[in-house]
Amino acid sequence: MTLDYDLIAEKLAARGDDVGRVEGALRAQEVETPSWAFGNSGTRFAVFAQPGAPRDPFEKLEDAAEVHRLTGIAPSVALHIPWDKVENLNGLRERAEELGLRLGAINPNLFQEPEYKLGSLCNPDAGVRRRAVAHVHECIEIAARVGSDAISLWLADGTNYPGQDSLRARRRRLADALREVYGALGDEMELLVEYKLYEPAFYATDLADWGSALLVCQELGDRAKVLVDLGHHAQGVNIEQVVSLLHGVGRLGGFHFNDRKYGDDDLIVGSIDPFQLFRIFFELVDIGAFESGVRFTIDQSHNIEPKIEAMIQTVLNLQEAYAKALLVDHAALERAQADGDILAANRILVDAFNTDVRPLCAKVREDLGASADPIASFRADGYADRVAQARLHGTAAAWI
Ligand code: RM4
Ligand code: MN
Ligand code: MN
Repeated sequence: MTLDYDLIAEKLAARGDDVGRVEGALRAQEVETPSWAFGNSGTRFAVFAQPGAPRDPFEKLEDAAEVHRLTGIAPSVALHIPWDKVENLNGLRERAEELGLRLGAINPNLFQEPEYKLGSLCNPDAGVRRRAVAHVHECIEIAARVGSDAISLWLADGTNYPGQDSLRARRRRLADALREVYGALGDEMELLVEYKLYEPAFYATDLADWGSALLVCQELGDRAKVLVDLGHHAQGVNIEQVVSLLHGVGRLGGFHFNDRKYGDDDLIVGSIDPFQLFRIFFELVDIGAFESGVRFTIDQSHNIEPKIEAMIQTVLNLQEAYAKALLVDHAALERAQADGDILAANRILVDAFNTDVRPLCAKVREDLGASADPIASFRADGYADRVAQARLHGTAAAWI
């Protein structure tokens, strides 16, 4: 083992802790990849097609399986309907199992039909609302068929101009529609409610923040929980505090991991602000989120960077953030906090963040039968070239 690994092990042993605890937790970590991040995507200005982009959900699963094979901790894949709608749902489920994967959260698409111009579940037209609810019902059936236990709902609903619609009426329609949806969930299914500050609506978004999402979940029932997408807040919002508050009331349902500089940029998680990601993971460790069924999904859009490699890098960033959070000296932190020793407490966090955990993570991946260096393995293995050849014909799956 390398010097860095030995240093970590010695440091933990010196304070009566054990590197085995950290490794065990890391081996149990699970990250869900999003099917939609494997297909072509872009901005509203252009979509740059990539060679080898999957042409259907089955091929998206193959790419996801490659990410899991190399990292060892990405065993489930979230689906987006109708992007991933197939005739043969059993076949999709079986293919996932053959590839060593599970099908994860089902994401209804309530934003791309022309009739959603004025919204979906909050649309002023009762007929549109009915069809939107029917689409979510269809997604619940799909979830049951493919063995998924979550519906992950994001609404593009909102208004662009003051006066465009009644804020109160929209809230009422939202609650009514969500009650119908919630009532149709299977007993083991969760409804994850995602919020987003703005975009596509620019004046008022119907589920704009964690408070709005939480209120609606509390009106629905225990199996409605809030989903935190890291790119969906105003600048400067303390996301780890939001996480801790939601967990405190039993409503932290899951994440959409990504990073951003400005808006909902959907960049690789930890690529812009790795310290924020660490702070979130520290909070998650602190509240025991890894033992309480919180769903850790990635929601990114790799528009110019190679998609599979980007996904591998994403999973590694999530693993490293978790590893660092697991290294925080909790006993020392509690002492410093009790003593009011502000700077010592802060140093304890920063010390864990500054630790080079890469050798530790490499060992964990090897123990899982994955790759010590997934990026190098991926580049050496030629998977990208193989799929570029195999997927020459037909139409690549794409966002639009
Ligand atoms: C939204 C939101 C949703 C995702 C869509 C594609 O901004 O993050 O989770 O499904 O984008
Ligand atoms: Mn999202
Ligand atoms: Mn988003």
